[in-house]
Amino acid sequence: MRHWRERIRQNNVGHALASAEATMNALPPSSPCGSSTQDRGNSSPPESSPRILILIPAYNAGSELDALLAQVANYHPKSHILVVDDGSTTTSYETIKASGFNVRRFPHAGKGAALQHGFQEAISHGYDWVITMDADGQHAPEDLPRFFELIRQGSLPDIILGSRLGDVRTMPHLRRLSNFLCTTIIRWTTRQPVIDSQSGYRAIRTTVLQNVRLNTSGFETEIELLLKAARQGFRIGSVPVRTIYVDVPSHIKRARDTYGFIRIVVRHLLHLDD
Ligand SMILES: Nc1nc2c(ncn2[C@@H]2O[C@H](COP(=O)(O)OP(=O)(O)O)[C@@H](O)[C@H]2O)c(=O)[nH]1
Ligand SMILES: [Mg+2]
Repeated sequence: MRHWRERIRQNNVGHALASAEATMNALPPSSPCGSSTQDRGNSSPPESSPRILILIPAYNAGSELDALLAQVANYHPKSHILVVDDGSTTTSYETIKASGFNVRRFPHAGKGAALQHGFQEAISHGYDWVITMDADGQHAPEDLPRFFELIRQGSLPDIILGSRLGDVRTMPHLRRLSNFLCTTIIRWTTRQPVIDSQSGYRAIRTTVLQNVRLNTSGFETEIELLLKAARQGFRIGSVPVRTIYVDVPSHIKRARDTYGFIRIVVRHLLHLDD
């Protein structure tokens, strides 16, 4: 099996990633996911815990991202948080950088491309897990300890989806419907107990990322990851998280992203994309 970095270099996404601006401090190599120096309660992993990178893809995120990062830093050391911003036209890159967070920047390439860049860094820096979070405040940092607890337990799935369906009253009807349809298809395709396939709040073992070859660069990358991981025998589980719908516009384009979803599922079922 070819190494992840060799594989990613060979697809289009890899070219965008290769040109990423890496002007911030390098992530610390092989350092444990330890305690933050700031107040974080008792739920952050201890020094002996698996090493975890929190990865936040951001595109034109504004003050929500600044607020999010300040909160996330209460649960996890800044040095193990990575923001990947592909070509935002806002000033978020400068402000995040000035606040001392790790941030990478490259020309606009899509959420999936940003995730793949972060995955690649997590692997090369020896992290055991990556937790991905949205930048717009829809994923509550208060739920991070739930992921930490599960990861600390050891015997658990390889992908843990933050599932928001406990309380969906704030979720727009159309999103609830699309999530239901998408999740039903993914559950049927993967034969795994997927509850919220569209959640970008998830913990992923880096072993999965080393073995799954991702070819997409948009929102469908998160679905592609589930499909391919399941096919390789990796286990998918869930943890309940808060459902938050804030007044921030979505970057999802209904026609484009529905097509992207159908395309990735069909290609997967036909084994066109292994
Ligand atoms: N780096 C990067 N992040 C993106 C891109 N598109 C969306 N995101 C991030 O992905 C997250 C989810 O996107 P969003 O448009 O809010 O999707 P929704 O919440 O499912 O409607 C947000 O934090 C965005 O900042 C992109 O093209 N590049
Ligand atoms: Mg959003």
